Amino acid sequence: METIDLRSDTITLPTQDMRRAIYEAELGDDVYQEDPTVNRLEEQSARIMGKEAALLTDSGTMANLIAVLAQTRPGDEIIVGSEAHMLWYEVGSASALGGVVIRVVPNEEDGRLNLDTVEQTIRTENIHFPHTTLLGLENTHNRCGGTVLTPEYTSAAAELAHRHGLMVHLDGARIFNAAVALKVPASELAAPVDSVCFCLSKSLSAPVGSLLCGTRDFVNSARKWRKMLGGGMRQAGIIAAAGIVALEDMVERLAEDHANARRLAQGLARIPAITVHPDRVQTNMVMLELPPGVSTSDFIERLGRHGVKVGSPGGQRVRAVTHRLVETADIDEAVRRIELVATEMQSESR
Ligand code: TLP
Repeated sequence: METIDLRSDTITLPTQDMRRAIYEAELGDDVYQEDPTVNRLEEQSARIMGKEAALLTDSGTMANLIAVLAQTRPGDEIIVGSEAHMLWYEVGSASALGGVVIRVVPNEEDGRLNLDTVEQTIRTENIHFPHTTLLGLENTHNRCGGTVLTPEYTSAAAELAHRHGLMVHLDGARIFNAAVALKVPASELAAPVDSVCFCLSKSLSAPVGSLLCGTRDFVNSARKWRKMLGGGMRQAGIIAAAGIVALEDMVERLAEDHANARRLAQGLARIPAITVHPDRVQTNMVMLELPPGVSTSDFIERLGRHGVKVGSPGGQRVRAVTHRLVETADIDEAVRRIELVATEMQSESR
């Protein structure tokens, strides 16, 4: 039985072209900024995001942390959504290492933050209060099921933040999924914000790396913070080489992953034992809801024994992510196996 792995698009492996590019990469010491391949990737990334400069980081987690470190001071307050990756999955690094207070505004179902609520959350000057200095957005939104933020929304959010003196960081780990879904250049989604990061190692299939982009001054400061965190890599061109291929060849094909996610959601919506909303699927993620009484961890384990791997963001929710290594036929097979397990478990729970 072939395993269908829908846990995350992070499991994608490099393509043959990437392996060849890694093998042939021209290298140098990137701490001295002398790795020509890293320099090329950083220039290419800055251009694509419409920013002055970019910095290769080890991971999306590191890029988000550096964005905080470089744009706040210890004791400041940052605002992020209640479902933000920065809040849930980054080990509390912004607080632990950046010393900032994280203030949360509820995420709407579609990944947005209500801007009136954001405005009310920003601190006014008061001897007792910390300074609110950064707003964090996420596009696409992971825990909201891969939902996209439009350029119009991002502009309105950034305009509000800037009016109150805040900087805006966009966690664009999957910004190319948003760009493909909305049919706009990624630079349009990033234009309103001060800093943006994106990942090479998710749907784009490169093995390692994220890029943090912004003004030249910001990136110079980010480079220093990266060094402090131990993220200054030497011949990092072997990583960057695959990243260049990812940016050149892997963006347009994301539409296939989105079509597969819609197909998966439509297939699953016909199964009475689970709840899925196909109309909420905007990119490469599908959220399913198990009925009360069915244990999520048992469901995941049992499904794993039937050769389908998925994850859970918590509660009765299960997340399935489509990516380059799952084909349309795998989607149909996954629907069949999920139906089997969900129906079995529901009848047992009665
Ligand atoms: N997300 C991973 C897990 O951490 C949950 C996944 O499987 O989806 N921002 C967003 C929006 C992300 O989804 C992720 C990874 C990151 C940042 C962190 O990237 P890495 O894993 O490179 O540190």
